Amino acid sequence: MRWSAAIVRGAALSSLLVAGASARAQEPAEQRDARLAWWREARFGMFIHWGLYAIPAGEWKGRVFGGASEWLMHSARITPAEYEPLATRFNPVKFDADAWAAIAADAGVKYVVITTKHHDGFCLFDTAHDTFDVMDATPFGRDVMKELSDAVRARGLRIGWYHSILDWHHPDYLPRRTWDPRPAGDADFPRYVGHLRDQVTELLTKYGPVGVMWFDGEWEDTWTEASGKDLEALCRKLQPGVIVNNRVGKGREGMAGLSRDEHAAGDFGTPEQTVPGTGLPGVDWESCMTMNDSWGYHRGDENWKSSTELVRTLIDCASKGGNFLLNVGPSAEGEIPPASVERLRAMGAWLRVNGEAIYGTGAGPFRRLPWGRATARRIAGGTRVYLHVFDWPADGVLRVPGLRNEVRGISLLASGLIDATAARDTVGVVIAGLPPAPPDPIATVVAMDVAGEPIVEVAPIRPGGGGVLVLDAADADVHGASARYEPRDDRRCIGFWTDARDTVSWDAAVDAPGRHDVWVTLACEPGEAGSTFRVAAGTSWVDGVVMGTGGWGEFRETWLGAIDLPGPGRVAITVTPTSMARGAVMNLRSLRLVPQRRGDR
Ligand code: H79
Repeated sequence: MRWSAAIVRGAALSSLLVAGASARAQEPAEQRDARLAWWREARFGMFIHWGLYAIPAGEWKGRVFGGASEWLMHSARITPAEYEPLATRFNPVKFDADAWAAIAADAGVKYVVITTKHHDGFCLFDTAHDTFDVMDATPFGRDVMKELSDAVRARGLRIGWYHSILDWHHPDYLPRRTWDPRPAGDADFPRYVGHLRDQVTELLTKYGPVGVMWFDGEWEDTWTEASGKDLEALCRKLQPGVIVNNRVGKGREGMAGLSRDEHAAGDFGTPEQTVPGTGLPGVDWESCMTMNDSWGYHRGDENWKSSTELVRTLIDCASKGGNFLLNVGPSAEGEIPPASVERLRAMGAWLRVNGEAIYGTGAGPFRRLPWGRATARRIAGGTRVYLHVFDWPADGVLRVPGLRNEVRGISLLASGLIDATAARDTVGVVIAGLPPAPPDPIATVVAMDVAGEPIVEVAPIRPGGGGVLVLDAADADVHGASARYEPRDDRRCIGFWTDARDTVSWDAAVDAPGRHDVWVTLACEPGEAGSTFRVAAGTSWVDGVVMGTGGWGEFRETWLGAIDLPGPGRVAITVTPTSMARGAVMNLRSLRLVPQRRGDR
């Protein structure tokens, strides 16, 4: 018997290139698409975290606090009265807005988002509503935001404002920090909201066109979705074209950062320090990430990601239809750390050759590629698929599994036209005759023109020896925004399963119906055990309870029970959480469905 293959008709590609699916009821889809068009094409932005925290740079009273230096006030439990005098030392004489803008432009970013105010409440712009700002409280006395926004625009890039809703300094902000001695009784949170709106108004009226409003610190109970929607409306009223992130409201779900539903405030999801496991058709998102372990300048933090890793993360985002907002934390003197500049230069160099495969592209049509990632764009009569090869084939043969289209041309962005040939076989497209060494060790882009929209056939999983069906995390379809495939060797699994609505399924094909024992391999921190889940196929199911293993990385296999697989033919096998004990369901590595011999039972 032969099985017709599932056809995934470049769904992610078309929805992202056309971006037709409007997530927002109150705004016409065409208007939203027009507003977001530049941002969707940009794909790469630079984040700048700069403020008074660059002075202590992670160190307070002789103690070094690891992690995020902009959180020092929290980590070292510094009162506002103790923190304020830092402003008298803020004199970044080496600050040169044009030098920063040049670094950004050279890196190939299309927009720059900078902290106008972080959680510590210090304002880097000239505000009439507070004296804890760069003009009134520092010897520097220059409007950093004015200088930077002018310089950034002069280089053809857009400026974006990060602005913290959370404020550890403002007397009206609530809740009070536990270490802050000021009596909370004097605070008036509605008055703080008025102040916040006044400052947002300044940011959107005094500095010319603003590309993005990037809010943060929305998670405390005092902030509501209604305040968020009002604030978003204010931004839109002042600058109709402005793009607002989802942290303006309460719709963000954890560090995965995507909005709970399409009615949530904001235009785009904000995964932080992480990239979604799969593309999310119709959803706009931007992963923000540090190059080391801190957003603000941290003197002792030398844990830099490599240029290769950073370029590949940008590619990863683009291949899933998202943007990458990469952070730098300038020093108190006003310099972007040399380690950051060096990495940005390398990214710019790669983009100068391969930018065509990033800017203005949409998600690639593949769920997973063994050697890298793919992006794509429409061309006359077809699609140009960009194959970003991380692991170059030493034999010069690159296999593109499942691709069914006629190939019209192949070239390497690094070196132009090549002699390689493309042929279709039962597995997909086979590109042969590539040079034996990778032309670019970071990622070599093979541009492949195909007729029509990409058609990718994902072959069903077939039983192996003894009729055993092995359903591995790597082959699963993950449905939802939190759970995702984690490829790391020691922890290969479906992880980050923090939303019990997320489900996992496999597409299999069997020769005959039959009863199968279900074995599950999973890991779970003992303290998080107790979630329940159901494994189902057709009308048959078996329920399981997640037991604690040695930890999230300690995988154990256990027998769950038996299910009846329908057949012969295609069958979807799903894992659906039925309850979540604590913060996450489990780390799921695989299922094994072992046929029971006739007579067993
Ligand atoms: O601005 C950057 C971060 O400061 C901010 N968002 C990005 C864009 C951010 N807010 N919250 N978080 C990041 C996550 C909070 C992490 C915490 Fe911690 C863990 C806060 C307290 C414990 C990290 C470790 C910060 C202080 C100690």
